[in-house]
Amino acid sequence: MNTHTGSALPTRHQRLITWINEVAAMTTPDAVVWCDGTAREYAAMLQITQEAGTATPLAKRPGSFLFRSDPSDVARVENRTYIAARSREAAGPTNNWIDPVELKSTMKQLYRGCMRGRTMYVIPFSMGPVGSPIAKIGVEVTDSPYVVANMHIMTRVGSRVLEVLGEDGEFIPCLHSVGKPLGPGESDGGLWPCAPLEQKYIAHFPEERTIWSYGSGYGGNALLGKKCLALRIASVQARDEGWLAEHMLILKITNPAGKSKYVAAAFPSACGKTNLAMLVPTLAGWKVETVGDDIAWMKFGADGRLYAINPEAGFFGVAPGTSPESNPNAMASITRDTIFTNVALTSDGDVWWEGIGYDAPGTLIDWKGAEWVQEGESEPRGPAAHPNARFTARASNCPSMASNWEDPAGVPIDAILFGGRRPSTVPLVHQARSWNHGVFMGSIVGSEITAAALDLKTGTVRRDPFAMLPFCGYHMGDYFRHWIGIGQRTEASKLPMVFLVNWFRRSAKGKFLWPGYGENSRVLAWIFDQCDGVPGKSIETPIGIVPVPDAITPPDGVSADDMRELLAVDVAGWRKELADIEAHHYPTFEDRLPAELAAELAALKQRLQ
Ligand code: OXD
Ligand code: MN
Repeated sequence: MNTHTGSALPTRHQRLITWINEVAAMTTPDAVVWCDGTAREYAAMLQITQEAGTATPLAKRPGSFLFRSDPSDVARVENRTYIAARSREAAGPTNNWIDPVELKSTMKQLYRGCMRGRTMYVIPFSMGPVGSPIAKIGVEVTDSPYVVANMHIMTRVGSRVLEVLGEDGEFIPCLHSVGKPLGPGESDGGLWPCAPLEQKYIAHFPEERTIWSYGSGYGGNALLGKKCLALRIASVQARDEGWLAEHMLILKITNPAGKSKYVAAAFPSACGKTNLAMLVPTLAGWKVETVGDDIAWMKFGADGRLYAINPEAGFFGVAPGTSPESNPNAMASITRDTIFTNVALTSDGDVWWEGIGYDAPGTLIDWKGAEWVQEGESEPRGPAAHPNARFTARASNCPSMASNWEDPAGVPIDAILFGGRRPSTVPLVHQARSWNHGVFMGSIVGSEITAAALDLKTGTVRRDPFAMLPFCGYHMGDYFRHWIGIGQRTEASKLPMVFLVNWFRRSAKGKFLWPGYGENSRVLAWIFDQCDGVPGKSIETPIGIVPVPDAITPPDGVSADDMRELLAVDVAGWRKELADIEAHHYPTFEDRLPAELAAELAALKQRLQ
């Protein structure tokens, strides 16, 4: 940690120094601190937040702390997230577009003096192993010590990043403020600082490769390396430079013979990505290890294959529903050195949330800071933990990390999976016939609305192409085209095979047909064998390649009839699906929808005749 009151700066990078000086002049903090990424600095951030009353140490979890956010600042704010490209067309129909000149003028007004009474932290960070040819460097300026501590866990921070940056290296400027200046002698007094919703802006300037965030201290709004840099800005860079920045987990799977393959998988938020990334196989002799749980950057290696890195260094996981049964590896990762946000606090200094696997031990303090008891309540008072409560945990504390998860060259990807929550139509697993068919699968990903939500009708599918809807930094039609183009850059045999999976099929009576979690290893094993060219395990159908009846041994509780239903080709359902895509989904992309995808749709329709 380097407090600058005239002492030497830790860098001679003139562009960086000039930018920091400009930001400090605009935001007028009391002090400027350059972060060095040391354990001492991390401890200091927790000390400062404890003194401000916003952090509570957890007696039961060494090095761990609880934060409670403001009830208005509990999640990513998609309606305040902007792609400020020069033209509306460049942002496309699925992003909030705003004129960059107008937005800068609005935000500069907000930033003026916004760090008064606070310290401005300069966080040099690397997304990806420091110095990896696939990694990118960002510098986040923030007035939140909570953000500094979280960035220590989620990214690689500090002096070694400045060394790689040298005197003229490329970096992505990421400007963040909680938007709550302090008056003389004022402190946060235990309250999470943030600005009202109408002043929150999560802004991306794709042509300048710059991020400006104001007014929120929570998750992806504030930890700018994650969704803002590693997905929205990186997706633009990836398009221009011929690689892929994706909302995908990466896992390593090893068969009983000791052969390994790597799988990248995209699912919309809240479909169990972290659980799949850390899966404990029920299938004897198979092993699954974790490379990443949320983001994959994939580039072609010299051998023409796609190699992936996880640009992050930790997990920002949803706590509710995480239990020793659903994800024992995540539970082991959060026993120490973890930041919890908006979970409930027990009287003996531990955390609790709905779905943790046991009843609340006595009276709790809920995520709003009020007393909460599980039973005997006369008035229902909502969940003890906010449904989007999070843990920020170090990947290095996760027992399932693959030994090579930080390989700077990345891992060679054999299979790409797409999935969503689909009670009907989409089988447990099917394989694309070609790369373009796989891109088609990615483009139609979605989850069915099972309880009337917002203004959407039950039974309709909310599409989330490639699980990138909130994260693609440019026109989604051009993004599809980029994926088609990736398939033309190498030999077909070197491309990953593409699969669509669905853990969420239900019977006509509404019962889940597939248990999920560790049993998903049975599906992964079939995928492994398909990639390995094991014969006799699959058949071609109109919708793609599906497992032959006995290729996947049903787990306990899944009957042979259930298995048949899980793998059946529902011709009527697919015809309805295609009609929906044709009428409601693809028209969104107008003339930017690649002809290849229209052709895939037409060919599938033809095969289903
Ligand atoms: C996340 C998300 O937080 O996808 O990872 O929303
Ligand atoms: Mn995510």
